Amino acid sequence: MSHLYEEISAALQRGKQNDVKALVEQAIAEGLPAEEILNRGLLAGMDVISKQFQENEVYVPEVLVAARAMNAGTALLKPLLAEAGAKAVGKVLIGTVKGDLHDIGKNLVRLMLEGKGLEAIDLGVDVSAEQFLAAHKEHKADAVALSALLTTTMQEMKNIIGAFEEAGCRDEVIFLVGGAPISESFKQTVGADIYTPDAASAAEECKKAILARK
Ligand code: B1M
Repeated sequence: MSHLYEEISAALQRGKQNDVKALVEQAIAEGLPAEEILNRGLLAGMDVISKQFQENEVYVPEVLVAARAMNAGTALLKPLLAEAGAKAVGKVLIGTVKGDLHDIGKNLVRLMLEGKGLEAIDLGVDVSAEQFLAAHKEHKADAVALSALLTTTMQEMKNIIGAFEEAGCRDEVIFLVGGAPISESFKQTVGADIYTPDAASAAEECKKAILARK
C-alpha cells in the first residue's frame, strides 16, 4: 500500500490543510485512484478524529481544522470522481438541515452525485424548510437530498417534507435522507423515499430512482 495514504490521514488528523492538499496532489500525480485517496487517506483520517472526539481525546477546534482539511482534500478529487463528459441526468438539491453545521458527509454525497452525472445544487448547511422549498420552485429539482448529523436536528427532515406536502409539490421530488443518526425506520417515520448509509450508495440509488421516473 502506498505510504501516501497514511501521510494524508496523519496530516488530516493534525488539521494541516496545506499538507493535505499537497499530499493529495502528489497522490493524484502518482496516479493513485481517487476512490482510494478518499477512502484510505482522507476518510481513514476523519475516522480516527471522529473516534477521538467521541472519547473526549480531542475537542471542537481540532475537529474543525480536520474537517476543513478534509473538505480541501475532497475538492481536489472532484474532477477525478466525475464521469467524463457525462450529461446531467437530473437535478438534485442538497443541504444539511436547519440547526446542523456538519457538512463533510453532505459534501461527499454531492461529490458522488456529480460523479454519477447528476447536477447537484448545494444549499450548504443550516438550511430551512422554506429555503429548500424556494430552491425547488426556482430550479425544479428531481430530488432533494437531506443530511443530518445530530439527533436534535434530524427531526427537521419531517418539517421539510411536510412543507413540500403543504405546498402541493411533495410528489414532484424524490426525498433522500442520510447522516449518522438516520436509519431505514427513521426514513419511514419522516416519509422520505430513500435512505442509504453512505454517500456512494446515495448517489447510485438517487440516479436509479430519477431514471425510473423519466
Ligand atoms: Co459534531 N457531533 N458537533 N462536529 N461531529 C457528532 C455528529 C457527534 C456524534 C460527536 C460525538 O460523538 N459527540 C455528536 C452528535 C451527538 C448526537 O447528536 N447524538 C456531535 C456534537 C454533539 C456536536 C456539537 C453539538 C458539539 C459542541 O459544540 N459541543 C456541535 C454541533 C454544531 C452544529 O451542527 N450545530 C458539533 C460541531 C462539530 C464540528 C463543527 C467541530 C465538526 C463539523 C465540521 C464540518 O462538518 N465542517 C464536527 C464533526 C466533524 C463531528 C464528527 C466527529 C465527525 C462527523 C463527520 O464529518 N464524519 C461526529 C462524530 C461521528 O459522526 N462519529 C460529530 C465523517 C463523514 C464522512 O461522515 O457525516 O456521517 P458522515 O457522513 C457519512 C454518512 O452518514 C453518510 O455518508 C457519509 C459516508 O459516506 N451520509 C449520507 C451523510 N449524509 C448523507 C446524506 C444521504 C446519504 C448518506 O442522503 C441524502
